[in-house]
Amino acid sequence: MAKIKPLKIIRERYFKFERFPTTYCPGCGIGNVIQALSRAVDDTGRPRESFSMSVGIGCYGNIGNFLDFDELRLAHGRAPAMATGLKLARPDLNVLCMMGDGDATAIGGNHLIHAARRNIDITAIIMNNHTYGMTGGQYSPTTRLGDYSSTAPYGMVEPSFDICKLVEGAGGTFVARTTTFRMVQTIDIIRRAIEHPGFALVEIESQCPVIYGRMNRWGNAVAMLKKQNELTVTLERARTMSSEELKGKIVVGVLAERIEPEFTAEYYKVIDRAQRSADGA
Ligand SMILES: Cc1ncc(C[n+]2csc(CCOP(=O)(O)OP(=O)(O)O)c2C)c(N)n1
Ligand code: SF4
Ligand SMILES: [Mg+2]
Repeated sequence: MAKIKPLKIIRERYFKFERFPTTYCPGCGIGNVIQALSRAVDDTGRPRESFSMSVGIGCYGNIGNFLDFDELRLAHGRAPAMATGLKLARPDLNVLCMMGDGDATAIGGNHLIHAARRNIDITAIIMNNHTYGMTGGQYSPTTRLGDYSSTAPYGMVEPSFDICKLVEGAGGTFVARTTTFRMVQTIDIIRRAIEHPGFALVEIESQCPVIYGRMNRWGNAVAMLKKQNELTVTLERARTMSSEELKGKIVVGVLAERIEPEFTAEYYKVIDRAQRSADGA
């Protein structure tokens, strides 16, 4: 695990500091992700210019206002589709695909699972605050059973998606979960995801204290982080627990990691074959 660098270095290299303070609510988990992502990029040792972000719409989607990466900002849910096109056109880039839980698992669910199925070398980061933060706290496919939202005033009745299981089942070859409480682990996992040669998913359990937290009477951001930490179980510990004991827990760590043929490389082989056949070779 790399040493935590002074904030001044990270700020100078990656932040659009003239735009600070951010427009996020006090204590919003997206601030933690801004810092973890820039530190992880720095830890890869790859130049900032080699990174490009594909970003949809949601509170999280404003990260490009504060982070100094080339960015494609797209319609809600379309970040994996554009990330796929970008990686195919420019395989030399490190493509970061930033999503919210609503974005990634509702309107963009199809794009997410097909990017995972293709095992294209992009790093997908989902900030899971379990709600549509930007549009007023409606429930999303990751809202937990019984939680309150503006569209579930008597409690959520639908079971929620397990994003990591969904992506692993679809074919993602690096799948990890972490939380905004566990900053050191988050930095390390994002770096590993960037370095993984295939589709990598990092789900970051994040807090929305001002809408979701307030609707559920969970207190301020500190109280939410404490609650998040109480629910967190490491993968090693989870292996010793029953499924009953694991209900409602947040299992963190690298849940799947394997090497499979990568889509961009395979696609370029096809282009090469087609060109040679057209040339009569
Ligand atoms: C095509 C389209 N459908 C719906 C919307 C409205 N919309 C904007 S943000 C959002 C939800 C965002 O939730 P999430 O992706 O979880 O991000 P968060 O705000 O929680 O960070 C919705 C439904 C939109 N902008 N475009
Ligand atoms: S509404 Fe929630 S997710 Fe959006 S900025 Fe505020 S705290 Fe963050
Ligand atoms: Mg959300």
